[in-house]
Amino acid sequence: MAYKTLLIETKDNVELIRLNRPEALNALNSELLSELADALSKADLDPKVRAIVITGSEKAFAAGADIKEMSEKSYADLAAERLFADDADRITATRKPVIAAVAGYALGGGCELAMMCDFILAADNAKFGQPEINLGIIPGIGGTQRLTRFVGKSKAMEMILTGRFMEAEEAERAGLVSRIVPAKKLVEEAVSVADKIAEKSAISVAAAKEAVNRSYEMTLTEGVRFERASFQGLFATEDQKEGMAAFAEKREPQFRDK
Ligand code: CO8
Repeated sequence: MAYKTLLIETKDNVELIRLNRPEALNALNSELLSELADALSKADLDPKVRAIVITGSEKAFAAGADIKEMSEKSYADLAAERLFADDADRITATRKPVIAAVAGYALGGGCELAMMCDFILAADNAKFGQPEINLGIIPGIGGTQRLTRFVGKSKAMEMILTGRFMEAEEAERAGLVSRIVPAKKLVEEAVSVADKIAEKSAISVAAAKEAVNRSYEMTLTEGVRFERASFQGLFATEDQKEGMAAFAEKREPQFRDK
């Protein structure tokens, strides 16, 4: 399906989704968010897709929610339309691994979207920020919660109260991004990381993603119990037998997602 605000390519088993509103630095309007939620739920159901990369342009991953679209909205509009809310929930419900490849600005809703992905690879020119305070609002699709969990209260509070931007190096030091890649190589590197994930057993990839995500929602004791049950369950799969046999036989495993 052709989308108005996204460009989609599939390379082997990796779906590359490019946010594509260059005239607005990829600002997230309701059409873009809804198309992205739709594309991700289709990718989740497509057996050819085993990992997903979301990226923007070299200048902007996304410079925030679309301020022009939001400016006339009232409290009643937001509550009734659930502007962004349902689509944000659909995006975070994606079961396949999703990598955010961030170059340039990831601000406001753009930073929040990157944090909804499973991890963030940053270009050396990436800039992260939650500048909503300058508009008389606060982050609205998870920024106060996710940024705090990523970088801790002090840095999250400073960024959200002042609206200052964080450069890639600081983002890496603070644990917001997994690592930094030269801007020109960002997409290639993100696709190559996604390719590596695509080679694993989809069953253990899904189990690993869910267990790590549970660490945000559960106490340590409950999380460790969840992990243990999932770990034990994987011993009922053919892929566990294959993975361990391949190790013993000094060959590459041939996973079949069974
Ligand atoms: N919304 C709409 N249009 C935008 C946005 C945006 N967020 N960001 C940039 N644009 C547009 C500009 O208006 C401009 O368009 P035009 O040429 O027609 O005037 C074009 O993109 C290029 O932008 P600039 O000329 O400003 O480019 P610069 O390189 O000079 O500056 C910046 C780049 C610093 C990124 C600057 O554009 C900027 O500050 N943008 C706004 C950043 C911002 O405040 N983001 C937060 C938005 S609020 C938000 O995200 C709330 C999330 C919660 C959603 C929950 C909803 C329920």
